[in-house]
Amino acid sequence: MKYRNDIRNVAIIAHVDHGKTTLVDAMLKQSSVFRDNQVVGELIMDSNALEREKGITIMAKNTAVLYKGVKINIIDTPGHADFSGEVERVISMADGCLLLVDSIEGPMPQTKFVLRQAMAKGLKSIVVINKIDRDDSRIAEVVRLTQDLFLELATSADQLDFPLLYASAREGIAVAELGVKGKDIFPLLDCILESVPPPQIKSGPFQMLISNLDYDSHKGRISIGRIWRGKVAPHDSVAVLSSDGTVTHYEIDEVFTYLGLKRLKVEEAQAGDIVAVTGLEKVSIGDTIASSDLPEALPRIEIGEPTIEMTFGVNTSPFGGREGRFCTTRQLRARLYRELETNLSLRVQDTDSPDTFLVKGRGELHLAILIETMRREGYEFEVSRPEAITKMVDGNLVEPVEALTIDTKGEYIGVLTEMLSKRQAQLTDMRNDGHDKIRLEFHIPTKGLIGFRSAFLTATRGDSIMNTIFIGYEAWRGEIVLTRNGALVASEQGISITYGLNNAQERGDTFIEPGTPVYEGMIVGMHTRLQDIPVNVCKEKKKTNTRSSTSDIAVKLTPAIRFSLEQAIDFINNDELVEVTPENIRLRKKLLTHAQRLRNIASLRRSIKA
Ligand SMILES: Nc1nc2c(ncn2[C@@H]2O[C@H](COP(=O)(O)OP(=O)(O)OP(=O)(O)O)[C@@H](O)[C@H]2O)c(=O)[nH]1
Ligand SMILES: [Mg+2]
Repeated sequence: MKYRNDIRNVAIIAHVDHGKTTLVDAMLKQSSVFRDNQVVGELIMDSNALEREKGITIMAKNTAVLYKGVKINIIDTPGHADFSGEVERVISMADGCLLLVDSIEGPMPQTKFVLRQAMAKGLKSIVVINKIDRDDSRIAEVVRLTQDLFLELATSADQLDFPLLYASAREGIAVAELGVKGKDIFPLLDCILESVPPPQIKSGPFQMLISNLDYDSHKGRISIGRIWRGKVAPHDSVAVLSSDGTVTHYEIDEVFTYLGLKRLKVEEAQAGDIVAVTGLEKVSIGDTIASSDLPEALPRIEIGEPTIEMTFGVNTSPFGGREGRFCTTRQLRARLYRELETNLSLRVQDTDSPDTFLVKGRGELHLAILIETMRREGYEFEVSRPEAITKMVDGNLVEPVEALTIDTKGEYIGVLTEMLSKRQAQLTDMRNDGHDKIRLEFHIPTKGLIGFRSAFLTATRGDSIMNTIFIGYEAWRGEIVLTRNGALVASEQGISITYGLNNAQERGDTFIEPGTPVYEGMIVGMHTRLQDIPVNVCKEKKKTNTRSSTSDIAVKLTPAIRFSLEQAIDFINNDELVEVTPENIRLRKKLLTHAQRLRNIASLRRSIKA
């Protein structure tokens, strides 16, 4: 077997926020892929607008650096469990991985998930203990916990033999030994050259697996992936082998390789490299591109199943179609199905109702990011409360269950365990580091997590961190009965005014400011009690000829509670919807009039009695 010594392919994997993208910054900046005077900033690979706003990586991406004459192809991956599908999608392009572990947090649930993925694919691991500049780091203990994790997951002895480095990605340094003063990231790059196996070259006709897709308005669709066999050049004739077995023939237009943030046009690329090719129109991630002489398919990418679902429908509110550029069933449907081409862990299904689609994802954030992306593109639609996806296995109903890890303080243990027991969670572990930092671990059905995050943040005053990871399907534990306070529901269409809102505030908290257009059935606040009540927020004070008192001049409203998209999705009940437009996020009852809702309650009561 022959190897290519001029290339290494590494994926960077870790739990969320452990510093992957910051480490890529350091590698890019120090390996001189930028001009000296070029301003490049931070978290360079988080190039998507939502990634920059949220400070998290959402999509896996490729880059490359040149070091000592070797091109290191780097794949940055997201660490949030909802985007695990991205890791599954790209990990097979690599021969090795950098497993980052935060020197304070230590190995977290997602650290385990991604390491298991890497081991299953036979990647050589390099462990990087990151953030060693932090005063509160506990390096020795984190190393021990990481070794325990390898012992738990390894299936062969050589997997236990991994290089270990210490880094401050933020300062751009890595060292092989503690106590040595670091100056640069080069010890890590040297370690990659030494430990990550160079890619094997299989000779024979061209074969590559598409791991990513991009689009360029001039070049059209761009297919990205690793070449497993042979070589490729412009004008080669190739076959695309898709999941349904169809074979389509194309001519390759252009071939690119990576360097820094650029794609370089090349005359030829060979097995072992990660490339982008144009000229192929109908392709999906997971398809194989092969020489037309020998069109053989590579194994498809395996992606975990979605765990939650919600409906996306055409906006049926009285304000429907006012604010969006794309509002019709046809546009919504086309957009959702198009998302499937790149968002591999997503599923979309038609429903009995022609203007509603069932969308399934790996978690609330996974779906919320899709909703936010579509809204920014100009789509207008309505979404339902997310629900866990149940299924029948051997005649038994099963539901997804997740491991929930909470890092908190002693004072919140009581309230958290009480909230969680109502959500059918079981405490599986509790550790105290002796300085009032507590880690709680629970097993909880996914349905119990829906709507939990907002309640959690409120209960712990934003002082605690929670992480979840899917662990498997277990027997259905029965319905969870959670009672949210009722809604304050607008009883009339119009514009909200201070007087009406002030009256509403006697009944609860309000969600809108004066001057907001409302319609009958729109949720404008939360009642202090359990049942919904209609409120007229557009109501004006009765005009009298005499000014009775000074009180009507200076009504002071409490500022409205403003929900983010994720909070809005967390808040709604099954009989409610979130209306999403490029300009607004509104909450509404499914049934808009008070009379309809009363009739519905009456018929529900009758059906329960029967
Ligand atoms: N003190 C310190 N902070 C760091 C270091 N590396 C990263 N950070 C900070 O940790 C936070 C998360 O860093 P990212 O690089 O975005 O983490 P990530 O692993 O890419 O996160 P996801 O892609 O969302 O999973 C940022 O605020 C970084 O500035 C480090 O070595 N030391
Ligand atoms: Mg990142």
